[in-house]
Amino acid sequence: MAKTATKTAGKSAAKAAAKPAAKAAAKPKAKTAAKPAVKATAKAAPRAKAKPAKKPALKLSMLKPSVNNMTVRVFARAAGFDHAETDAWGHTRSPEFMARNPAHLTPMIEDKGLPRGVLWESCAIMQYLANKHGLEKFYPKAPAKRAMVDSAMFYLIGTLYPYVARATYPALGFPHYAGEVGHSDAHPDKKSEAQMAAMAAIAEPLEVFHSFFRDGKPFIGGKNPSIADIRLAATLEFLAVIDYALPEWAKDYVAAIEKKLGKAYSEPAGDVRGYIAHVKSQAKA
Ligand SMILES: N[C@@H](CCC(=O)N[C@@H](CS)C(=O)NCC(=O)O)C(=O)O
Repeated sequence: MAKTATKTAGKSAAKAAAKPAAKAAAKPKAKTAAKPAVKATAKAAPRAKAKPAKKPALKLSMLKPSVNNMTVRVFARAAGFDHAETDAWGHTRSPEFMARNPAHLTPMIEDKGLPRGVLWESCAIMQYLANKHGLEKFYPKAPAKRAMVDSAMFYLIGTLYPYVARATYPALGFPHYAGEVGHSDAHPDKKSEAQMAAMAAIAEPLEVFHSFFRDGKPFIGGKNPSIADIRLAATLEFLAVIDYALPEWAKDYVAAIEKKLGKAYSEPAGDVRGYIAHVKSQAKA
C-alpha cells in the first residue's frame, strides 16, 4: 500500500465532510519487518545511525471533492507509490501555483525528470507514471490493447465528462462547468435546460463503455481494472449528487472496482462521497 502523507492547506466544507477518509489516508501503514539479510552473530554489530525519513518520491497537488483528482489518488494508491498529497483547495490560482502550472489545474504531480517539473491532466499523469514504472497491469504495453485504454480515456474526457460536468457541477456548487451556457449570462432557465439536456445525454456514452469497451469483460482492462476503468469509476461517483439512476451494470462495475482495489479506491472515494453528502445536506436545509 502506498505511503501517503497528506499536507492540508485550504479550509473548506469539503475538507470537513471528508475528514475521516483524509485521516486514514494520512496515517501511513505500519511497515512489515523486513527479514534480516544476514544472520545475527553473537557479537552485536555497532548500531547503524537512524536514517532520516525519506522524502516521498512523488508530490501530488489535489482537491479532495474532485473526481478528476480522485482518479489519480486511487491510481497512486493502487500502484503503491511513495507519494505525498498536498490539498490545493483555494491555492490553484495563487501566483506560486500559476507560476508552475499556468492552467491552474489539479491533479498535478511534481516529478524529477519531467521537462517542466510538473504534469497535469489525470489521464496523462496515469499514463506517464504507468510508463515510467512499467505498470502493465494498469496500462497494457501491447499497442492494440493500449489503444483501447487510450480510446476509452479520450472518449471519457472528450465526450462523457463534459456532460457529467454540465449535469452535476451546478448541484456540486462548483463555480465553473463545461459548456457554453454555463459560462454565459444566459437566463437561469436556459442553464437549467442545458443541465437537463446533459443529464439525458449521459446514457449514450455510458452504454458505449459497457457494450463496446467492456465487451463482456469485467473491466475495460480485462480481468483487472486499467487506468481507463479507474477514470470511469471515479467519474460515475459525481452522478450521485443528482441522484442519477445508474444502470445496474454500472453499479456492479463500480462495486467490482472498489472490491478489487480496496482501500486504494475507497479512501479517495470517501472524500468525494463525503463532499456529495455535505452538499446534499446543505441543499435540504
Ligand atoms: N481534464 C482535467 C480536468 C482537471 C480539472 O478540471 N481540475 C479542477 C478540479 S476538478 C481544478 O483543479 N480546478 C482548479 C482551478 O481551475 O483553479 C483532468 O482530468 O485532470
